[in-house]
Amino acid sequence: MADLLRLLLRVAEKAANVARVCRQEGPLFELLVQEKTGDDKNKKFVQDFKTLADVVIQEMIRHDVGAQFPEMAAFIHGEESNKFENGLGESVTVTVCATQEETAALLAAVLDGDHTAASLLARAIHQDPASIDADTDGLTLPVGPSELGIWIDPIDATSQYIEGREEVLEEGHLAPSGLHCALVLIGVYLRSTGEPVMGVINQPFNHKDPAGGGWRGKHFWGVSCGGVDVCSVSRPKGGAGLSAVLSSSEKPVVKEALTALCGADKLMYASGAGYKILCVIQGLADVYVLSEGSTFKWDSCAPHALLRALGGGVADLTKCLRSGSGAQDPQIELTYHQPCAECKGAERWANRGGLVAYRDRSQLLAAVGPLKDKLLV
Ligand code: 2IP
Ligand code: CA
Repeated sequence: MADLLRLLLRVAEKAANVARVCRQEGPLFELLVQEKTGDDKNKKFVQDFKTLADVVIQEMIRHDVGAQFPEMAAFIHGEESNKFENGLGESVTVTVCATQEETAALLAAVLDGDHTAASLLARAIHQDPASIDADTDGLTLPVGPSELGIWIDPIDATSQYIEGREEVLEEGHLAPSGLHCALVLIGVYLRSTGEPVMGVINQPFNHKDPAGGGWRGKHFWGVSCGGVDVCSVSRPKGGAGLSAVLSSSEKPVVKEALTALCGADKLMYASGAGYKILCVIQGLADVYVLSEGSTFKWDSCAPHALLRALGGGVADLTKCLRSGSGAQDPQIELTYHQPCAECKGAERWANRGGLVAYRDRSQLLAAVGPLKDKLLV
């Protein structure tokens, strides 16, 4: 399975390139940011462009993984459908074609004949990425590709990606918003149990090249399967007291309970579901608590695998609240293989019970404790 990990690191880097190119190349950037000033028709078109960038990345990953591991092709899922209707009312199915020229022609049909934008996008999709250093030698896992499925989030925290604020990251500190919150997330789960077993996270906008060469990314990966736990991030040392990261739109009652528990200076806010879990992975926060069902399997699968490799996990908050004293039950962990039967559309794959991401089970219990009488009615 080292082959699969290397491939995912490679396609995630390709995805990060596409994300960077869409901001760097004038004609693509124009399409990304037009929304703020455009009229209604324009708005719809630009909305489609953002979705198109997501779909193109998703289809590129599907194409590359399906080519090397055909057994996985039918089990590669993402947020987007690849069927589009263009301004002329024509329906176009976006796929990655055999050649750059063919892909460009297909994209031009979706982009209402904008050949410049279509060619730039096609070039990024077909370009080989820079090689990725990852010490995966000797990594063998007791599972084969026919037992695995994949969740892709092509660009998590899209709003931060579009807004494009450039923050300078300070070592050891979380920065609440900005381009660095945008992440490419690729998670692998076991089809039989739904456990997340491998995750790749690529942060396309980690830092600016000091020599003026534009944005540079950073990648993270983890594997947790059959007794093998390996993560590219070493387990951070815990500090004194508990720190938590929340969505700024979290319920006031949760904010109050966690302020009382952590202290105002250890309660932080950040954008992006994936970025908040990455903060827990990196030790910038101890837990990420979310009381709403506003994240989806594609948001949590990849970073969940890294947390498992570090001895932590991502639990269903509602199940934790109901599980009585222990929260020791392995059933409280989020799984990735079964949709919600009574839901429709994207909701079928929502993490409906909310979540808690943690490195340490005792910290999970500490964070959930004060929420019991606030959220369970
Ligand atoms: C979103 C994005 C949002 C997040 C939401 C995700 O994914 O990460 O930022 O909300 O949960 O589903 P918040 O920042 O309040 O945590 P996307 O950008 O891919 O739609
Ligand atoms: Ca997302």
